[in-house]
Amino acid sequence: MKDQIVYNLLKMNIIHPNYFNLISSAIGILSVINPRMAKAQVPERPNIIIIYADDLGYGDVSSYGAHRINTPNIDRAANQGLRFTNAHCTSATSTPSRYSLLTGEYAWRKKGTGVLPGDASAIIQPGRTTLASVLKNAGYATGVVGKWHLGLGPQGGPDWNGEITSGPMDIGFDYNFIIPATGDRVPCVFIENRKVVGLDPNDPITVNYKEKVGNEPTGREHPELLKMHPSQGHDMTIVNGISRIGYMSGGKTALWVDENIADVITGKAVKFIEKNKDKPFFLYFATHDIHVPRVPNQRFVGKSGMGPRGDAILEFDWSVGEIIKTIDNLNLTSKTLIIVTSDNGPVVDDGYKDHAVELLGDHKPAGPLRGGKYSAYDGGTRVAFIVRWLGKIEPGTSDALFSQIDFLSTFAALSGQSLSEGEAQDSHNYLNILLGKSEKGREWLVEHATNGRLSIIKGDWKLIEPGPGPKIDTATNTELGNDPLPQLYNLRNDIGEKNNVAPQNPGIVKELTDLLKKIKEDKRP
Ligand code: NG6
Ligand code: CA
Repeated sequence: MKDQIVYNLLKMNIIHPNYFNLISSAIGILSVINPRMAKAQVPERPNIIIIYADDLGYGDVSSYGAHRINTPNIDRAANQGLRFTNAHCTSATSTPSRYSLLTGEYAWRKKGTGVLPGDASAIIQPGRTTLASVLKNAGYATGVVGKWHLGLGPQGGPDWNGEITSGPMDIGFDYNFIIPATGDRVPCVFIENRKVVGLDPNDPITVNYKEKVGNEPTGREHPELLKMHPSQGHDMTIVNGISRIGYMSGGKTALWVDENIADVITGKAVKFIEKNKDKPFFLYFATHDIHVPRVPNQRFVGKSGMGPRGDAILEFDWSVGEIIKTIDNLNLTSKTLIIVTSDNGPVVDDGYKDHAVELLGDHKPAGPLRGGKYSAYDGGTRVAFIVRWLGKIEPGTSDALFSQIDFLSTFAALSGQSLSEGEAQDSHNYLNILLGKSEKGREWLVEHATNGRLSIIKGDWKLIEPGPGPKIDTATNTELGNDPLPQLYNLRNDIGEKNNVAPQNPGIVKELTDLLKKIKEDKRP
């Protein structure tokens, strides 16, 4: 028992290996003197909460330099915790980032992990080792609330009207309350565990992404029925006055109300915490904010002065505040590690005319970074990243390179679990960095843009591999970073990737090109 305690301390890098025996005997002696001492020495495995925003930019919150918008709850977490300046999601869109976060495998290694339609089958196979299954094995209660977007059901997709299999509960989550794909994709219903919430069996759901089903009007045929119009795509079945991607019919009593999504899912997240307050728990809370369609609750409408996009940021900040308040009120503050971050970078017009472009003013969603969602530039994948664990993590700022791909191995270490060969291939334990005990970050990491373009960051350098594709995605007005020649940037003195120094540094280009090639070929370079 005491050896296990010391072993855990060791794993957490809290003590040096040389002191193992010494500390182990000290705890032994102390626990004879005071039997409660041994217990007091146990480094409690903290509750872990990942608050995963959707499309939140590096520059979208005030603790990362936004001045036109105030995000007091996120800022408080940043002040009480560690604010990372060089932390990354793995991909510039949702599905691959979430896939990597849960599996510890880079999504670009696996076909079919791009942005999924709402009727896709599960891309993480039942029984696979995931962040959730590892923590469940460690004795955690595990829950996911919010956006899923990893497919559901076996080949052919889920049975919306029956038991939904091949879902979160089959890869390690005890509980789930989810949006199946995205807010702009049908079906617009929540799922709780294996059932669509509030479904009337006499009004079954049909979903189709190829052709129209049922008699519901579409945005293309009936734009006069819309309260928010698409700027691109998003012109199929109308739900709650907003036309979506995909067609659906039925399920009338189960349809969500966009204005209430944040309230509903934040409420479910809070309930999960309250229910599991007495054991270690893991909550993956993936908000719909600030993804399109941006339809925040009336409480936030008009509050940012930047239209629905800004108002949705305020709503996201509110959700963060509710989670932290719940933790603090339950006296779980020192027992809970909370991360606030995003699945990919920002986008202004993502397919609906919601005035985000017109009302942007001088707000810079990606802060000093170039590009945004979809892009190979850092705006696509360098994200706001705050970790708060009061009493355990010194407040401050960390410039260490960190990747969400490492959550799995890092939290496995934190919870005392070991992984076997072949599990979480790309994930490594960087608990030291996460807890702020080391400024020496990851040696390198790979970024993945929407067209499959990879970049590699090593030290100060970033290489974007050459390849075809447009320079700008005209629909979203995003600089994608495609170029027929390799691009090299020195991120230390050129964080905005303005100055391509590849021609002057052929040696570094070669070194990074070779390293990237090796990483692509080898899962554990
Ligand atoms: C795009 C959608 C965009 C968004 C994105 C996925 C159009 C024109 N654009 O195809 O609105 O849904 O997919 O975003 O349909 S993500 O954050 O879930 O990856
Ligand atoms: Ca996203």
